[in-house]
Amino acid sequence: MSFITPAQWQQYDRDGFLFLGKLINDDELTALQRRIDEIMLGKARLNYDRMLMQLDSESGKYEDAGPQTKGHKGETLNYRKIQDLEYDPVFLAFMQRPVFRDICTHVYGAGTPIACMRAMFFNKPSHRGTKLPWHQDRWTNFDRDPLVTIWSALDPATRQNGCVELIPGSHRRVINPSHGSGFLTPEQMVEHCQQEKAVYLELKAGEVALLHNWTLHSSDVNRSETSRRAFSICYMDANTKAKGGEKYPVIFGDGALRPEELGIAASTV
Ligand SMILES: O=C(O)CCC(=O)C(=O)O
Repeated sequence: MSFITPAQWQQYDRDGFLFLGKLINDDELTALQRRIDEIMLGKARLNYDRMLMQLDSESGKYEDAGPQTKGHKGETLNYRKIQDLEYDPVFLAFMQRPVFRDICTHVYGAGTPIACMRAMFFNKPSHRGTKLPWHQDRWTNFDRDPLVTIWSALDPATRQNGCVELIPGSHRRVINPSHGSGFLTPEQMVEHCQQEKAVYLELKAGEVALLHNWTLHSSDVNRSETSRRAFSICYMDANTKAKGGEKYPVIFGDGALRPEELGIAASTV
């Protein structure tokens, strides 16, 4: 069975992103929201030394956000980014849904084992948040490019609270191949990221979008009362070789991580 229709794939090929609708029901949403808040507050039973945790900036400027290093950095909901969530059983169970396997099969080919390049919480707390400059999700340290990102809204994502902005059709080529993580020069931003071309990825809580990794995207600070919590997963071909020899956990295929192995019984998510 296929979850995405041929017409939807055509739209995705044209635009570089696709709205998948409300894939997370209200109970599942509550479980994910609770879990991420527990993690931020240091109350989750998991190995925090394995998790990259970055505090939000005080100024809203990208360069002022906290260091991106492993470990808990205090009991606060003001985290900007938490990575390595594939090692959390609640988030892993969500990541392993058949709809995401189906998408990976379409993009990477049947039988290709799939690894997690990163599974991260992205947060813009109320009246805070950090402006994220325009970039493509592409890195120079791999022998092939990760291509699939699934972005899920854990709160409503709106223009006011700093939803993701996208440039439709920008996924066809890499714009700054020499940058280690896909960021553009100021001149390239002027050329490729005119605000009038941008689409705002406004989503209700529980709605999910598929993004091609090369689709240019950015996001603003949060100018509202509502926090903007989100979960972003990048799936890659598990045969990908990283220049530094880093290993990435398998999500679909032989040897895949299992929520039950991570210490806590699989959740209902
Ligand atoms: O959630 C955001 O504001 C940015 C997300 C992003 O850059 C990503 O998911 O790759």
